[in-house]
Amino acid sequence: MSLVLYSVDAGGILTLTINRSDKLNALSVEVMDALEAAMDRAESDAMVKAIVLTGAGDKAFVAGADIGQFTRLDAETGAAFARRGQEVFGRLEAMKVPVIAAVNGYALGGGCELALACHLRVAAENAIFGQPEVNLGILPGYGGTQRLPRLVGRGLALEMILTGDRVGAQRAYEMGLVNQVVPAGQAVAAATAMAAKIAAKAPVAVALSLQAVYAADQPQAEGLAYEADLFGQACATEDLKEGASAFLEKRAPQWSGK
Ligand code: CO8
Repeated sequence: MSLVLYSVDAGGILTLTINRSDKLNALSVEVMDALEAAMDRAESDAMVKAIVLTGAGDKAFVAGADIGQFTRLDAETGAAFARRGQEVFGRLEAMKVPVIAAVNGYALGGGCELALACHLRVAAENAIFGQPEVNLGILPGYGGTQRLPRLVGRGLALEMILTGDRVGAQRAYEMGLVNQVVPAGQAVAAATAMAAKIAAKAPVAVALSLQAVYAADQPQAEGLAYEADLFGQACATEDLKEGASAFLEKRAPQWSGK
């Protein structure tokens, strides 16, 4: 049984499903490896225009790193564990196609961090986010201390990380942690609709937009120079000519992705 299910629809939307529902999709070493293998496959799959990432079952997106693996950790192996998770999540964030988390239940610890590593997040109204690591004597180690403050601001991030309190879907929306809240059971459908909307845009422009926005942490002058650079790259595509011609000819564009 595959730990990460891989399914591409006719519109090029790849749904990746973390498939370990008996353990609320907890991220074991094997799940991490399977997620990495799925990304390898997605990168060489010309069909894939956008990715929806979710968890199997209706109870959890991902309930965290596999706590069963923690008791054996020491300073060295713990740091290596964190680096491995950061590497896998970093690959997800660096995908050239948009990655949308469809959060259908618990997104705790490493599960919340996995959602943070996605470009966009859609939450079902029963979604529950949290960074409960302090309850276990650790801190977020899969990127949460870095990505959460960038998304919601330092104060709210610290509140989640220091108290370990859980945050419901509506509050997560108010905090800017998720982009959209939908009825229970609708997260994958809503994330797929959002993915399809983006997949209908010029692919190179989408990839360059992701690259530009993730460069926004650098000083503004450098970010602006980078933006101009990427803008120039977009102007060298056939898709710019097609997009402009289609507008002027009042027809839908046919993107070549070049
Ligand atoms: N790891 C391992 N197993 C888990 C995890 C987990 N994170 N979460 C749930 N499970 C298992 C349970 O042990 C249980 O297994 P079994 O049936 O064999 O006993 C099964 O999933 C179902 O879970 P519950 O019976 O507990 O279901 P409940 O509905 O009663 O509770 C909760 C659901 C509230 C989500 C509860 O399962 C829970 O609190 N889980 C742990 C949540 C948590 O603390 N997550 C954070 C973990 S720490 C982390 O993610 C750090 C990331 C950075 C790591 C850096 C490198 C070291």
